[in-house]
Amino acid sequence: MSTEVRRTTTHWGTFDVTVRDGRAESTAALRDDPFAAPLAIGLHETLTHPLRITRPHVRAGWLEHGPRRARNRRGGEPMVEVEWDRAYDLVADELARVRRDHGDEAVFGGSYGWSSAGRFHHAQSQIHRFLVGDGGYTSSRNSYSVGAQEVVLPHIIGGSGMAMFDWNPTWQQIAEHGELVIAFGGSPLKNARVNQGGLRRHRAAEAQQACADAGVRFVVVSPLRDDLAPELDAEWVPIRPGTDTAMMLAMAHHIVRLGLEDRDFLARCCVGFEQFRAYVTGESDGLPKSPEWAERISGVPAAVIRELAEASVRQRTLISLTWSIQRAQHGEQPYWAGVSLASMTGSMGHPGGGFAAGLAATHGIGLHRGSMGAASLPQGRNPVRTFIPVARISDLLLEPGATIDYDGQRLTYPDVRLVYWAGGNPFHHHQDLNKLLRAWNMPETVVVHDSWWTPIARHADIVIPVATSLERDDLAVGNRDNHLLPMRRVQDPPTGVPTDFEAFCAIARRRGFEAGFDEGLDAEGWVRRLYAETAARVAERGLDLPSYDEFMRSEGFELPPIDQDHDVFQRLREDPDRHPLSTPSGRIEIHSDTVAAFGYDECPGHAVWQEPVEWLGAPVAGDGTWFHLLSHQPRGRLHSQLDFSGASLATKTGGREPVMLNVDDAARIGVEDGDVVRLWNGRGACLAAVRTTDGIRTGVVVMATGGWYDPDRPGEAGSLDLQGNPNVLTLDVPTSRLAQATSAQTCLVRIAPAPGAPESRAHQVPARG
Ligand SMILES: Nc1nc2c(c(=O)[nH]1)N[C@H]1C(S)=C(S)[C@@H](COP(=O)(O)OP(=O)(O)OC[C@H]3O[C@@H](n4cnc5c(=O)[nH]c(N)nc54)[C@H](O)[C@@H]3O)O[C@H]1N2
Ligand SMILES: Nc1nc2c(c(=O)[nH]1)N[C@H]1C(S)=C(S)[C@@H](COP(=O)(O)OP(=O)(O)OC[C@H]3O[C@@H](n4cnc5c(=O)[nH]c(N)nc54)[C@H](O)[C@@H]3O)O[C@H]1N2
Ligand SMILES: [Mo]
Repeated sequence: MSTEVRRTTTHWGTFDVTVRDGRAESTAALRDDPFAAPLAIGLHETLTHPLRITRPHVRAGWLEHGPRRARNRRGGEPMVEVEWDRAYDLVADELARVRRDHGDEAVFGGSYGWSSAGRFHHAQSQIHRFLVGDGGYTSSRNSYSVGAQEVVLPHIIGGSGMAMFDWNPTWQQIAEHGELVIAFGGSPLKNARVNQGGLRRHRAAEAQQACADAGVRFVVVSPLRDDLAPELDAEWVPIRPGTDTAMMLAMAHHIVRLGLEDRDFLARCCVGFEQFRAYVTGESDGLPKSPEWAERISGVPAAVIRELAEASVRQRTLISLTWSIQRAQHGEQPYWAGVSLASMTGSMGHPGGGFAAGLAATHGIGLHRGSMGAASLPQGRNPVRTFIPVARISDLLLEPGATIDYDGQRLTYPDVRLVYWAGGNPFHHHQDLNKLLRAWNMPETVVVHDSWWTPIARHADIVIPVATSLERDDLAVGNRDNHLLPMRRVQDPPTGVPTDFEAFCAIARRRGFEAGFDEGLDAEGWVRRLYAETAARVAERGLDLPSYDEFMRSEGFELPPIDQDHDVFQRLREDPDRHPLSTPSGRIEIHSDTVAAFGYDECPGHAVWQEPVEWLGAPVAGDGTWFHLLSHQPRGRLHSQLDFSGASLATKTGGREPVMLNVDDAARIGVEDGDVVRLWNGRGACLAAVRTTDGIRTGVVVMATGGWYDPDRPGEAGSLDLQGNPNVLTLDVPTSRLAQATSAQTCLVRIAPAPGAPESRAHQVPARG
């Protein structure tokens, strides 16, 4: 008998797994990281769970009839086990057929998703490198996370769409210099539990606490009180969802009325304030955006708006927005309004103040700035130029040949015949799953790599099972986490199950480009190569890393950050001519001539308030039977990953996702804690378990994302979802023509008790032929 502890890293923390005779036996969070403990529960058990896929499978109808669009009933037919060679042959032959008959752009390889941590085995990098080697693919752009911000902010403040990751003030700067944080959507610590690429130790809670201890005043403007940790003693402003823009415009209105805007900064460092001012005062459209006007829209008392506006010009103030706010129709607007408001307060360009986006949305944001410069798997250059904004997947599949606007461009959807996905789950991430299901039946073939019978694996034609991240050796470097961490293989994958890399090698061999794909190296050779490249880069910054073998036995290393200037707005304030932004004017564009020239009514040249299609102020909501549904990130898991694990199950009630409801609303519709309810609207219906609280605005309900899609009639659009997946209810409209981003948070639902509802079957193994 041999027992050994192996350290590995996931997107949600670093863990020690005890291995006995080659089998993982228990998982422990590191002693110095109590925040990781709830996420460690049952991690090792997922490796041998009955939901694990250990043999390739093909959908029965596809196996019988081949790729025939009219016969598609994905998700509704048994999956039939096939031999490994047969599965690889089928994938290789399909790639060849589709490329020959329909061209390379008929292969959709966007494959959006978080995959697992690891520089080499990262599934997105693997599939993109593979598809580039095979002739290219139609890709996707931007993200579900920050799709609107990524497109609009470059017009306003310049930089890449991700610039705010590094231009945000750090918690440390806020503690040292900040006085007031107005946090729209808060900065929920549940989200700082995860970090793309991994993290060494959870430190966001202590960093936030240091701000409170230093006397920083926190205000959480959100329908949900706990979007800021109770320990911060924040004041709670329970705003109606989707109305933050109106509140910010009214703060701007009040500041202008008092004549307290930072005229010096607006004149030297911004352009377009005059147009914005004329809109805010009502000079340009006859409608003053007064605090009373905003109260009617947002439900926030005018007196509160006035007080916050006055405080924001008297103190070092940070206008801080969550990413969730831009995942809504007109999601570009709160970001534009936020930058415009911050530019008026006098705090923009001073440490600890100004504008922030997504502080603690993932763990590293607010703790570190800049890249650690670790090597990653090269993907090569995709010869196919066609792409979609990522959240247009259903429209792409439903409307080949249709044309859409996007950020001043016209895009035409190609005719996609083959969809290839590894490391993401659209039956988790996309909105309006009933529409997605109809769209998903359009391509001739869908190939998926996954390790478990996840919702996407159930909706594939060819499933290639792959090793999990705990069954591979790799290196981890988290996003804005300054550590290089070993990811040690905890146990071997089930017999015959390849890594994504090995599966792609097998298919590349059949397609005749294996040498170009693997460059003659096996996985260990590649990981050693990436380690050597990383070590060389790090050595330039003064840290000598040990040999690879020593490193893999070590606890990891803290890396010196790349020396970069992140205080871009401070430089701008000092001297805008010497330190211009990369906008057309070099200044903050409170009005953008570029965006105005695109001519999108729903996204004009400066921030505006426009009503979304679904919100609590909509005429239909007036009858009191509609609730605004917010679907936020789950605290006990990462998206849909490992929904069946102990960590995720611990957050459910009776095997269903909870829906948070105000105590008064619960009494009004006659339900209590633990009751099963049905949520529905014109797009779909799901069940959920009631969890009441006084910490949520009345009329608003919140359900976490990521409960596995669990249709009562698999394969049929319009099924009742039995476990509680909010995406059967959310709507698939773009934020605007500018960003074409997801608008998951724009959603009205009705709710009624559902006694005697059927049990969830989400975690049962699907039918096999
Ligand atoms: N309603 C609503 N919907 C939302 C959101 C919301 O706020 N509201 N948020 C959106 C956001 S911000 C995001 S980022 C998306 C997230 O959406 P995704 O990133 O697509 O979600 P995940 O559940 O992380 O999907 C990862 C999948 O990859 C598999 N996987 C993990 N590691 C590997 C690997 O190494 N190889 C392979 N082949 N597979 C692997 C997992 O088993 C899982 O099926 O969801 C979006 N959807
Ligand atoms: N534990 C855990 N953490 C995660 C993830 C996960 O799956 N699990 N996913 C990660 C990913 S991919 C991302 S992109 C980030 C997302 O980070 P965010 O987008 O910030 O996260 P959410 O949890 O969707 O939303 C945060 C809060 O915003 C509030 N909110 C929603 N709509 C509105 C609104 O209109 N106005 C106001 N004022 N508030 C609103 C909700 O109450 C919600 O709790 O989280 C990351 N962190
Ligand atoms: Mo995200």
